[in-house]
Parts: sequence; C-alpha cells; structure tokens
Amino acid sequence: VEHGQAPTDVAVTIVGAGFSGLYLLHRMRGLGLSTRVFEAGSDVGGTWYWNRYPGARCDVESLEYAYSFLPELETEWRWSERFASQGEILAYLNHVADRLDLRSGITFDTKVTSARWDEDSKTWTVTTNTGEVVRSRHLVMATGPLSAPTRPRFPGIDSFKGESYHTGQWPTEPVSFAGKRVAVIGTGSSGVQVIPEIAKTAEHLYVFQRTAHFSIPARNGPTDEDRRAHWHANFPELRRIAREQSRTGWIPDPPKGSALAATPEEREAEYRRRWRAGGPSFLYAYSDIGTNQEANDTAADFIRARIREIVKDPKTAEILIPRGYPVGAKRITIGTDFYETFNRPNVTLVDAKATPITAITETGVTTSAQHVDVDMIVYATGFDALTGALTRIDIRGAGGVSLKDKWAEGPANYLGVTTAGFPNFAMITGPGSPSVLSNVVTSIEQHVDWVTDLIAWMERNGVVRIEPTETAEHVWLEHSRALADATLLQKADSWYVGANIPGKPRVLLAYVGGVDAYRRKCQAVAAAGYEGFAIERRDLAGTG
Ligand code: NA7
Repeated sequence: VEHGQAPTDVAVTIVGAGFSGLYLLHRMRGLGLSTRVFEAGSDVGGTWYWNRYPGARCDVESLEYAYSFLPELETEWRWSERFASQGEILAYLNHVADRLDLRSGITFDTKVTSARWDEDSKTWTVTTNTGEVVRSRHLVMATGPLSAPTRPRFPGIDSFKGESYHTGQWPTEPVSFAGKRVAVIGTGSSGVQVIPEIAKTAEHLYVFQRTAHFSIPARNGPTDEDRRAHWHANFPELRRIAREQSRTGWIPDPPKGSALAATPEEREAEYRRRWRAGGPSFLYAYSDIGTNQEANDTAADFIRARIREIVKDPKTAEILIPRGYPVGAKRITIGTDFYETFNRPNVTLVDAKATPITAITETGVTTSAQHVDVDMIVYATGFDALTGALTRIDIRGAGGVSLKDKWAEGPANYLGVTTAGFPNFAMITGPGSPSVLSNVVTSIEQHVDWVTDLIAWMERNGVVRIEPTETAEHVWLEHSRALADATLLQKADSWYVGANIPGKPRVLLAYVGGVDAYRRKCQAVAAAGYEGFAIERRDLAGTG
C-alpha cells in the first residue's frame, strides 16, 4: 500500500463527476453497492465545470442534451434557450446532484493519480493526489472524452508576462477583456464560440487560425414554446427514438436522400432552409454527405459561398474559407456571429497556416512573418481527445502492464467500454464508442446502463474477474475500422484521429456505426452471457 495508509474498501470506484459520474453513482447506489467517486474539480459538472469561457454553449438542443432516466426531470427543468449555455447546463447538473443527493458520495478537489490491478485479491488499488488509497472490485472511468486540455509546445510559451487561459481550464473568477489586446489561438468549436464574445469588449482581438473550420450558425434563442410542449407531451417516445432509432442520439431533421440525386436548385433550397434554421442539422441534409466526396462538396461549397457573402474583406474571407478536407471531417463548429465578427474594426485574422506561430515571447505571439504584442493569450487549442484523460493516469492492469503502453499504437478496446488486460475496468465515453459522434448524454446513459448491468450480473453470479479476450477485441477493432473506412471522417487532421497531438497514433477514435446499431451490438453481447469476455467465478478463483 502506497503512502503507508490503510486502504478503504468499497465495491466500486468511479473517476469523474460530470454527466457520466453522476448518473453512474446514482445507479451504483441503486444496486446497493458501496461507491467512491473522485473528482478533480471543486464541484460537479465535468466539461461544464471547466469550460467556463464566455460563449461556451452546447451544440445539441437543450431539450435533447439532458438526462432521460428520471421522467420528472424532463418536465421540472425548464431550459431557457434552444442551445443551453455552459452556466445553465452546470446549474442543471447541480440541480440533479442536489435532487438525488449525489454530492455526499463525491470527493472533490481530488485527482486519481494511479490505479493498479491486484490479481490475488481481484481488486483495483486507486491512489489520489491527496494520499488516499481505495481498494475496489470495480473501477469505472467517467473521465470524459474531451477533458485533457492541450497547449501547443511553442518555444517560450511559459515566458509570456500577460494573462493566459485555456478555454477548457477557464478560471471561476470573471475575466475582463475591456481595453485589452487579446490573442485567441485556435478556431475549433471553442474558438468559434469565444471569439465573438471577446471581440465585443476587447480593444483589439487577434485571431490566429491554422486550419479554417466550417462553421454553421446556431440561431440560438429562447426555447420555442411549441417545441417544448411537443417534447413535454412526448418525452418517452422521442427519447426512445433518439436512443434506438437514431445514428446520433438526437433527432435531426431527417435527411432528404442522396445529395447527388437532387437537382442543384433543390440542394440550394434545402441547404438554405437548414442554414436559416441553424444548428447541426445542416450536416444531415442528405444521407451521403458523410460518405461521398462529391455529395460532401455540395454542402461544403454552400458554406464557402456563405462565408464570401458574410465577410466583407475578400482577403479575410479567403483565409476563413476551409479547403482541402471534407465538411464534417473536422467536427463541425456551431457559432453565433462567428464570420460576422471578422467585419469588426477591432478584429484581425492572422493566417497561422501561411505564417505559422513560431514562438510566444514575454509580450505576445511571434509568427514567421510578424510579432504581435498582446495583453492576453487565450488558448482555444483543444484536448487530447478520448485517450488523454485515461493515459494521464498511471493505470496498470494484469501483469503490471500500463494502459499507456498498451495503447501506444492506438486505443485497442472492446465495444469502446472495456480493454483486454484490464479486468473489472470500464470506460464511459471511451475510445471506440460512438460518444463524440453523438449526443453525448444519450451515449453516456447507454454506457452507464450497460456497465451497471454488467456489474450487477457479476455481483449476482459471483463473477470476480472479467475482461475481454484479445480475439473479441481484434474482431471488434476490425469491424470498427471497416466502418470508418467507408466514411470521409479520416480525411482531415482532426482530434477525431488524434492528429492534433504530436506523436499520437493516427486512428479514428470513435465508433461510426451509429448509436442505434452500437446499442444493439452491446445488448446482444450482454444477452449472450457477455460474449467475448473471459469470465472467472468465485469458486474457480478460489477466493470465495
Ligand atoms: P479543437 O476542435 O481541437 O480546436 C483546436 C484549435 O486550435 C484548432 O483550430 C487548431 O488548429 C488550433 N491549434 C492547435 N494547435 C495549434 C498550433 N500549434 N498552432 C495554431 N493553432 C493550433 O478544440 P476545441 O476546444 O475547439 O473543440 C474540441 C471539441 O470540444 C469540439 O470539437 C466539441 O466536440 C467540444 P488545427 O485545426 O489543428 O489546424
């Protein structure tokens, strides 16, 4: 035992108290299992606790981006806007935590630093940065798919004397931009949201864009009362459709068949309608946008035309126009006045592809062409997606093998929930699951329910050890790869394929078969007595 401290024994250890960890704790209590939850933040919320930057907001409509497991919650919580702000989602999660008395089960301000599997006792020993040691039969990582923030390794990055923030680690105290020269580095989803907000009050904003991203207007606004009434009247059925009959875990405006079967005029009208309606439904206008390059081009060209129309300075517009990769292959960004912001006199776009950032100095940002003095740098540079939060913890499975080493060539997994060599170990929104290609709350509930059923089954049947077989893992990975190869998703340098992290193996990190098919596959595995898993019962293990 590390730190010389006697371990506490519980049935289940959970890491993280965001959407995943909260629901998981609730389910474990329902099974009557003793549980510890560790959370690095000072309160609940996960992603919505950390990403407090101005403009932070969900890209999935509020009515759908919410738990469905508690019917009362559906109607007692009233979302004020079509796309909820970070603050409102955080308030919602606090409400859920209070309502279900979850806070009492969570240890805050505590990071799990290591987890070791012990074969003799069939338990995990989890150690925290506060010196706590907990031993448990099950370890569930509810650490989130986009929760390990990254900053580029610019020379001199630590020498900057002004204020600097990462969007994913935004301070809890308010940050003022008034009268300041601000640099934003990055124009992904976070950059697209924060840039228009900073531009409103900063003396001058310099946006450093490496790759132009495609952005769709959100058209956010107060919740439509008719839509709310429709959802409130039909929650169980609409939720069931999102879970069981949708590829995305939310209900998009249905696609109109193949883009190539439509005439140019029909396409223009359909894209225009969706552009006006706002939100991610644009990308689902036709069923082959994600799989056929020619179909994809029609959607991409429509967005390019809108950028030329909105942005007054043609040179700036040209830099903002995405080229060389399919729309959707980098996650589509949803913004409010994003392109319009570049018409403001206090905003300058810096082409960090043509003239890359070479250094950060005491006073600002240096590119290959110029130096820009600023008072503040905002890093909207993203996350070590899907694997980062897991590999930043020293997790050692059977035989002392570390998860980081096992995943050196890519995150081998079975069903995106488990991984061979790591017994009694589950990941919510893990690599290989559809989480980041879906309404993540739908995926989280499915993962948590599946893991809960697995743990309940183990406890009931005296199963002391379970892990996927290498064969099952291999077959699953081949299946996942074949599906991925049939899409355009790997045709851009995106976090979907790990391209944003130097040295990270290039592997599509999400399951593209759809939330609906994935769910059926997971259910079939469970119904077949956990097919593909090596199972050890108490009598055979000799620990009973
Ligand atoms: P993203 O989508 O990974 O965006 C990060 C941005 O930062 C992107 O524009 C990057 O350019 C840019 N970046 C990263 N490194 C550099 C360097 N070295 N120089 C210049 N620019 C750089 O992160 P977000 O936080 O916006 O969104 C992550 C997800 O969270 C989002 O997709 C939603 O699912 C929620 P690049 O495109 O790599 O050229």
